[in-house]
Amino acid sequence: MREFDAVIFDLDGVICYTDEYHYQAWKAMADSIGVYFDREINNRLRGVSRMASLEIVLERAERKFSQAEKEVLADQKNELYKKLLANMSPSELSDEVKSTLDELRGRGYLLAIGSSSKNAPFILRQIGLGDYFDAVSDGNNITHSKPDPEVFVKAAEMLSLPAERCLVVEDAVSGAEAAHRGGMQAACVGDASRAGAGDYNMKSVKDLLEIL
Ligand code: B16
Ligand code: MG
Repeated sequence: MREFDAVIFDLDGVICYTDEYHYQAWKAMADSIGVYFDREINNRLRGVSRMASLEIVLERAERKFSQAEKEVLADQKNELYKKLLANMSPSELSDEVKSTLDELRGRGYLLAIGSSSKNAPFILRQIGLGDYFDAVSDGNNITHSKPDPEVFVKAAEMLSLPAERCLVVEDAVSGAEAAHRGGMQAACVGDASRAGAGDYNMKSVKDLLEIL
């Protein structure tokens, strides 16, 4: 009998790469209030929710911001970010990722998304995967962001599967931790793979075909 029935994919950093758009939008917002921001700080925002990301950006601010001001700043960033996402197209989905997804589906695995992003449905439509997944659990249906396991636990529930039958694919250390706290194994790429955070630490997404 095989070990898993489903694969739950993180979106940003696994299926597609919106880091650069996050960077540009946070940078413009930070510049507008005179706060220093660079790519190293941007790297710390991977897998982190929007409001928690804002707290990290504001660590360099010289004054405190009220909750109402923070909400305005988060909205400002998100409006800029959505303008950048509007230019995304299916060409931003790599052949490697698409063929890996198709092969796993052909082998009978259920496929889901587990993303912290509230923009996940929009991003999926932009890259041509709007109706592709069996379940989409994202920033819109959770109250706690990674490393809390909620987003993956909800994805498994949507698939009507116990946690241990789902393999999570992640690029963020916080995402691998979320998978483990939810009782799931994690197959990692990128940062999380380099940190050895996964049960499987892969060079790229297509290595899933050797694991599954
Ligand atoms: P939004 P993931 C995460 O997506 C991003 O990695 C992270 O940088 C972002 O802050 C978070 O989504 C929230 O995104 O502002 O669009 O709701 O990696 O969990 O797919
Ligand atoms: Mg990610």
